[in-house]
Amino acid sequence: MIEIYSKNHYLPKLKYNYNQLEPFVDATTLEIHHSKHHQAYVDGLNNAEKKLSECRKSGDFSNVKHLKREISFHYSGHILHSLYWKNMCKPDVAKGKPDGRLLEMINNKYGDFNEFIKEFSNTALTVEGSGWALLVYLKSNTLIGNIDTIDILAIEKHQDLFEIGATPLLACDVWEHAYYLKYKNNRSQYISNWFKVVDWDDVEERLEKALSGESFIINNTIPETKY
Ligand code: MN3
Repeated sequence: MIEIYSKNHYLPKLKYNYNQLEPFVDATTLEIHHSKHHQAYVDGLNNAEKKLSECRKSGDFSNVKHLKREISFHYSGHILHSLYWKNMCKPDVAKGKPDGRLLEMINNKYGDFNEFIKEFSNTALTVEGSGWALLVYLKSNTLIGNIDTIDILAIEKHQDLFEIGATPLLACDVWEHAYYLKYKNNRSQYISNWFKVVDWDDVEERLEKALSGESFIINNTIPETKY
């Protein structure tokens, strides 16, 4: 029995209005980024999945290489943007730095929070072309021994250079569409201002869920309302 394809992916709602991350992320950039760019990844994913479903029905897989690439790109773009929106909050409620387990793990690995910010910022600044800086949790994995740590990845596009098994916690979008209208080519200024709207409570919560083994990213990005 071949399942009937339906559109499974929708643009998530934001927890703030487009103008509420001002002045650090401007309203025009945020609106276009969410309603146009993220929507395009959602549409691209639905479209590629629909075509793959047609391949299963017809038995013709001549286009499968292209479709698998499309799905990897758009799926990763959808997940990372959904995380990016959740990782931000209004600047008047942003607490500026994490506490608890997250801060402990940062201190253990990087020395202190400032050193962590330095490595994350330099990673984001030097992502080649379009991509992301991504803080991840790497859990114990009996395949290669015990691992229980955080790491900062430099993702190209939405999916290249990801480490298999990592759970994303904090994502900084450094595609030009994330900052160019306001910051022009000054990616460095965008990154330092972006930290002023990071929702560290959200990042801490993601780490706690990851530590307890929950696939928090996916569960937390399914929107309540379709629109
Ligand atoms: Mn983007």
